[in-house]
Amino acid sequence: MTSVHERVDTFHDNDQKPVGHGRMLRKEDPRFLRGRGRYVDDIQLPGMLHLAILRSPVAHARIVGIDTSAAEASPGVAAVVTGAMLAEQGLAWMPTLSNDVQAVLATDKVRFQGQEVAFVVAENRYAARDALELIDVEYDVLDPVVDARRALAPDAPVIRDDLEGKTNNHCFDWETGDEAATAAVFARADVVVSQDIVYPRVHPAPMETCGAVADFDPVEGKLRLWSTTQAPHAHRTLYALVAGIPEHKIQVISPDIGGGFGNKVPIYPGYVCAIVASIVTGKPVKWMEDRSENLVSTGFARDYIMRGEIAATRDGRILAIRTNVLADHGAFNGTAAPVKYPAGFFGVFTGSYDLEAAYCKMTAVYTNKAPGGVAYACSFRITEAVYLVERIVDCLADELGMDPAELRLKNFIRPEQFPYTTKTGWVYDSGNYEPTMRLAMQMAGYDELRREQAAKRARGELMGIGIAFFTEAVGAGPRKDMDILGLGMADGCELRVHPTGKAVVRLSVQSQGQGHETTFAQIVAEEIGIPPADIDVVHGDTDNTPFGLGTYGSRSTPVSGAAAALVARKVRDKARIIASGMLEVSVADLEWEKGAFRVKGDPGRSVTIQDVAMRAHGAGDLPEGVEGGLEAQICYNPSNLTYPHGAYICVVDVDPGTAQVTVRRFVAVDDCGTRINPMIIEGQVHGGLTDGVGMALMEMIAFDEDGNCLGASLMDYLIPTALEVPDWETGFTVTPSPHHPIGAKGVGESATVGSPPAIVNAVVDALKPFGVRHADMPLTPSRVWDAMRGNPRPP
Ligand code: MCN
Ligand code: CUN
Repeated sequence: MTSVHERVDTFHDNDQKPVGHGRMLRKEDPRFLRGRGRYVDDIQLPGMLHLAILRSPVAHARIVGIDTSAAEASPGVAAVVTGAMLAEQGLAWMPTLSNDVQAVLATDKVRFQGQEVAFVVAENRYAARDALELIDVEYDVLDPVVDARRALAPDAPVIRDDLEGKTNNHCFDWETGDEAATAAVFARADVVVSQDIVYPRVHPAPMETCGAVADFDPVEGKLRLWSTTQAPHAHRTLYALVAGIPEHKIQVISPDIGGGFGNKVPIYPGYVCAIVASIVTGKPVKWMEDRSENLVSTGFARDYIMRGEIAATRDGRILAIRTNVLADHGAFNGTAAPVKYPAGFFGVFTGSYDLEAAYCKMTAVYTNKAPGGVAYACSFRITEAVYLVERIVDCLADELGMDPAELRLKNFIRPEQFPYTTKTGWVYDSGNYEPTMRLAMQMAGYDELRREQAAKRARGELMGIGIAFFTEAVGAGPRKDMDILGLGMADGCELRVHPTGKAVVRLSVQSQGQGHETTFAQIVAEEIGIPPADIDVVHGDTDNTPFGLGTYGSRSTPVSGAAAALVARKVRDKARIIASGMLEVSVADLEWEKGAFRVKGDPGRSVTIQDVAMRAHGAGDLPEGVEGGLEAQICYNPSNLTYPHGAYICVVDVDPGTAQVTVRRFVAVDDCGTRINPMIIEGQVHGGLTDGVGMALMEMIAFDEDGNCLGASLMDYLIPTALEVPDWETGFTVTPSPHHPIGAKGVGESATVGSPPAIVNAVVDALKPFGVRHADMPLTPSRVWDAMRGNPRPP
């Protein structure tokens, strides 16, 4: 039967201090709840100046001239800098994480509305903003390319004429799978269903916008940069390479971060401007963008125009999936993904099903929109992949007249097939899909829901039940084939146990709200028996943590979590040798019981890990060959990604009069392998499901014909609140990862990946009486209304 079991939290006491895995309140929360969090905007340095950025009001234009004289004369202004001035220092352009280049400040042209054109540094924020108004830019406005479908038209204006020899808006082509084999399977299939599916452009919209404080000390030659970054070490290396400051003279500090969701992975022009400004003025400089700047100019997500095709037998055996994707990358390819994966991990569009063949062909284009591509809890484009496969499977169920749950159950990869190599070459480490699906159906009362739906349909009421089943690939990644700009995707970890048995663990990953200060202490506690309360977690400071690639793609637990467990085991191994000396027995005669070594057969004789820590640092001899101290460091290179999975069931009601969708119930069963802190996992899932409601029903960054961004404020870009979401019903199964030292898989993005298709499938199911097979997100009342009238508006 199902593998549902809550890890028995035997180490609980009433103070919620487990020794190891289990529910435990977050150690970081007292700081946040009492207003003691320290965010970038809280950093105040003596003599600090403030930077504001002038942004392009138009989407595409040649810059004819910029007059900064009035701004320079404005009170309190210390400097006004344009692209031309940066160009003199060779700093007008910077590399993106995808081997493209992006303008720090525009020199020749502006290429999207909101692009950085100039900046002002002044005594305070207001003086800086006032002076922006005095900069006079003459633009020669050009036709913009707004619709990706028009980007490759022969008469489309060329956006990236900065790239040598570029005569069109083509960004890259990519394919995966076997085209011929897939075509052969399609040719002999009984049933083929195809559907155009758009995953619209959305924005991560974290509560805290992006910003930085740069402090360059000309005497030391050292740059200190506090910035909103999910990847401090990778950023430091890139700053060193771009700005020519030696890497050991750069300290990147990511203090408390008010939500990242992928928005804080890229390097933004604002960070570079702050660095330049501090070097130029000799003073610390703060740049903090406002809400509109965040929405119009920083890393967006999705923007995939997909055609999905699925081939099956008449009795519901899925044979193959084929897809053709047009990817809109905006004006610069700012996608963050391992170099070998220009489309991220979209290759897992084969989903959780045992297929005979699969093929994807993708074309990516430049448009006059903000750069980005990988962001918003995307698991490197698995959001798009899961949406595609789970939507197209529902279309197939509709065509076959089959129940969508039954169709999925019939086609799952079976437990004995793991490790399972997909038709696009991904090796799923472990999975047991049917129990997860059955548990979700049982929790939802699936059969009863279908009966309720039938009764309601008979009365003209619109109720829908939507299912999505996902498999993710998280934990990038094995350095043999995964790197970001040449930096291998491994993670360091360092653990020191102090003489009194308290410890500090230093991580290369960075938390934006996921609770790492708690869960990483728990991982170490589980291995070494020191309570989590006695273990401090240090992260987000390149001077004080080992190198690693940072937090995104839910990689912290799969990669750094493994590093933390292994480093703790290394320390425990040393502790065991010291303990054998203390107890005067051989190492083989010792038993480890969480927190203490005991002599086998003589349990009265034991030493605690704290006793050992004191001995390791104290007077007296240590066993031969053992150095003093109790600490270790490792760098963990994962052998594979981890593949969490989940089954989501959504129930919606659609008002037939207003076309308003209400998510009435949502059941989410997640399997992320061994669970470290179930409470934190639930929090991650709740947040991700809320994201899903936003994307499925409300959120979209849209543009008008002139390339004006229509989602530039939270009045227009709607994000969900507690009012729009139901009480989430969560469950779990546990299928450990075979290669991860504690069997854990990532979970941070699972719910954002899995929930949009469940919600859309539910809405489409509700609209079945109108013959609707598909409708594109966001399913706002007007879109649902149009779909009901058989008149979907072009997205
Ligand atoms: N966890 C656990 N047991 C597991 C897996 C995870 O207890 N088997 C815990 C971890 O210890 C960690 C949290 O769950 O505290 C998330 O872990 P993981 O899945 O490893 O993801 P990351 O820590 O790498 O977080 C990144 C992920 C991403 S990529 C986005 S985007 C996102 C997300 O996390 N951004 C977030 N969740 C977020 N949550 C908050 N509050 N804020 C963000 O910006
Ligand atoms: Cu894709 S958003 Mo998260 O990986 O930081």
